[in-house]
Amino acid sequence: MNDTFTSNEIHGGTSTEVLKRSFLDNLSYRQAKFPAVATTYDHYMALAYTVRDRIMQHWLQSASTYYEQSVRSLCYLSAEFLLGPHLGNNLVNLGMESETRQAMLELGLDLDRLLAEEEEPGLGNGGLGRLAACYLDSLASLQIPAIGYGIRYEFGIFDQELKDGWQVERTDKWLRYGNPWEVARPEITFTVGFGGSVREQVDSAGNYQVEWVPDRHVMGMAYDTLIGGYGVPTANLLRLWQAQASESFDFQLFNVGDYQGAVLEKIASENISKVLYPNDEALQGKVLRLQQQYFFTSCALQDMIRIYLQRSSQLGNLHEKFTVQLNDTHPAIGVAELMRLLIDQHAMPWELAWEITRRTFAYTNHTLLPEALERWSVELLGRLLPRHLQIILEINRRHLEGVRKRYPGDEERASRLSLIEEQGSRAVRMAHLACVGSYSINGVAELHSRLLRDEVLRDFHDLTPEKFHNVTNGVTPRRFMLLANPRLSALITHAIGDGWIRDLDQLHRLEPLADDAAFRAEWRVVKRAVKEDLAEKVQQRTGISVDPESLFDVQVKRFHEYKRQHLNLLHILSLYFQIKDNPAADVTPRTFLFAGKAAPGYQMAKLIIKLINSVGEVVNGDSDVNGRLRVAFFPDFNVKNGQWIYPAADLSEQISTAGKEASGTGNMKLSMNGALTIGTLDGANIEIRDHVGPENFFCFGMTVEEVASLQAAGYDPGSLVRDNADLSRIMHRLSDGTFSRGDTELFRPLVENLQYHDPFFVLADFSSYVERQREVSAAFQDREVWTQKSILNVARMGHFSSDRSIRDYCREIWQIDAIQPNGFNSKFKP
Ligand code: H53
Repeated sequence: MNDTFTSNEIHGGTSTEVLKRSFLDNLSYRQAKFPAVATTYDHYMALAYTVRDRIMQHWLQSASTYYEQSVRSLCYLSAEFLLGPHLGNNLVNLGMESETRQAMLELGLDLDRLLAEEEEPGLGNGGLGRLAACYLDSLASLQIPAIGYGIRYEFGIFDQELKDGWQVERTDKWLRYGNPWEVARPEITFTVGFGGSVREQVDSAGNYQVEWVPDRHVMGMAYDTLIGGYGVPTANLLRLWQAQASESFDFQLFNVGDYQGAVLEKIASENISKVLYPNDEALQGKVLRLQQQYFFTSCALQDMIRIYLQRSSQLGNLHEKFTVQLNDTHPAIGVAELMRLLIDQHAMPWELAWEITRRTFAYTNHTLLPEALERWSVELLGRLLPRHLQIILEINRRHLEGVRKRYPGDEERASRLSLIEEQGSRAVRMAHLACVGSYSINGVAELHSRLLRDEVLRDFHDLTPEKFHNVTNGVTPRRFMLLANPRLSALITHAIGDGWIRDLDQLHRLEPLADDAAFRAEWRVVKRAVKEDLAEKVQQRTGISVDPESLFDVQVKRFHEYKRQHLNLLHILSLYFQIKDNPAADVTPRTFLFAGKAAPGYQMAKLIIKLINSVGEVVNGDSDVNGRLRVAFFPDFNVKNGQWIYPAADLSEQISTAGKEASGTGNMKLSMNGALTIGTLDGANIEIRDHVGPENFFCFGMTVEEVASLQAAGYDPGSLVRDNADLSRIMHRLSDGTFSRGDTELFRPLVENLQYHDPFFVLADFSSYVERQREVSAAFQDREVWTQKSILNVARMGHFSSDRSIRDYCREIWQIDAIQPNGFNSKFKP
């Protein structure tokens, strides 16, 4: 092997020779192993370091360019980043997968085995966290200067196992063997205060001064993960904060001899970044959660100010150099924190501080569910962050003064617009704080943004209509097509070139090929192969054998009643009883695949998981069914498993109650991989249908307006059961022990909830759903037409690239331009 490489080549080159050399260096000097004793994990680590070095070169060049040109940057504040495994994605983005595969091969190693070693960082629950990760990919790929800020949870989202059909949660120890992708930055550490009191005094010059004296301090230390763009020499930072005890306070206890007390305090501090809350909706009243939110937001803002002051001596133009996107209200306390930093720490007058703050933040809302809109009790907030409560009350006082001037005498409106909810125990409405403290407010799909404007945030829309935007979500085609579905990607690239990877609208060029029988045949060969791959995984993980020839009917997402996995189940049962009535019935063979986690405390969602498995047990084992229906639950849905599942789906289930799913992004991943959607007119489904064409989309169910009028008219789900023989038999059989080994109690809560309450209108949409499913079954019989529709789905999904979303944000909201890093020396050209 040539050993006269330059340092630049060793860390940046991508030839097979240089990769082998870097890999072996890393195995020796970073992993401290010699080849004879190195394990597969050591090889994975050595390769990860090799790849990280290459992104590091891009990052050093990007960061120095940003610094030199003093560029305007985006800071994306998010309590969750659901990144998924790095190695495969980075190889794809750096365009070095085949060289790396070859280098490993020459060293006697199999790249796929090394890829399988990676523990994914599950620092998110679902849609919101994964969206943040897709946006980081697009930001880097579009060369937008950006930093992601979040929390380095020691335990991410729990691992899901199934025991007797029930979900069991296991702690996710993703950091157990180290994390080669991050760089610890002990020099970038900030102090964050909690509790204590606020002292007000007039200094000798007669100036009124406020001093917050916290009774506890926690340190936030930065850990940086590099996010490289696709096919460009740009890399950005994801900076995650880890909580550490501050020496100052445990020292005090230590000095008075309370060693144990000091250690307990240390543990309490470090708990802040210990674990991700596994609920993806309401999180009220959890003091640790508020601590997490304040902790990472404060560190992020202090870091921005630090970076800003490297180039400038006064903070008056902070909003020109940074814009901060709030990913939901989780970081909304940042509005009060930036005010505090500017006023208390940097002696700025209120008016100027408010001007800067208001022009810095932009807020994305991700939900209309009232229970998911964050509210923190005034009592709790005042105890934990007394200075912030003061600031929030002052913001509110000034805000309501403006409201009353604009709408004299309209006290009801003032109370609706207030940052403080006065009914019951007083609470701070974080969405209102975010609205008042931001220059932009956006929803994540057209319908969702409309409902925000017309309903949830209607008064704010009346007040400041110019702040409102829609940015429909998107997903990255690099991870969810190129990496997850290399076969389909190769076929597409062969047909239309590789421009689609950076410009997804180019997929349109596939449209004429939908009419080309030879191309359709190739498309089917690909689909068949990925279905075989998934069938093998399903067999390994569940013991259930599924037929790749059958229709793969897929619902993968978090479990929540509004997402209506139980509606899907009712359809399965309807087919099952059809077969029981007439075993010779002509049913299209289907594999129903479910995956997703339920919040550990959400009993109904967990019962739905149990029911899926129970129905599976009966249906899969019934000789009348004879394999025509298969029900499988793929455990531990995460990014890695998603990458197996999305490519293999024929049918994508997007069946939420209209008006409940803000956008959905799984709908996009599935359709981009050639699945047809059966979906309600909810979230981004509507836009997907508009793009792919209603003839290539199975739409069913009530509209938002119909749901509202049914609710207003008084909804009686029981009458639907009585009037529908199919439904009444299903409901009966769910309670008579058929699916619960004779236990007539097990599923009673679910059945009664549907029959007497049905808050998500499952039964109301049942008939329309079953009818559409009949059409799906018929359509799948004609493989040529189905394939045509599948190709057209992919061809018309360009709009749902996260690149388009990020361009929308840049143009309409952030006003940030792309920057080419200068002075790099790699195969990438500016
Ligand atoms: O955010 C996704 C949407 C999806 C919505 C989801 C979400 C969370 O994952 C967590 C909390 C929350 O309020 C919303 O449910 O519809 O696609 C990204 O915008």
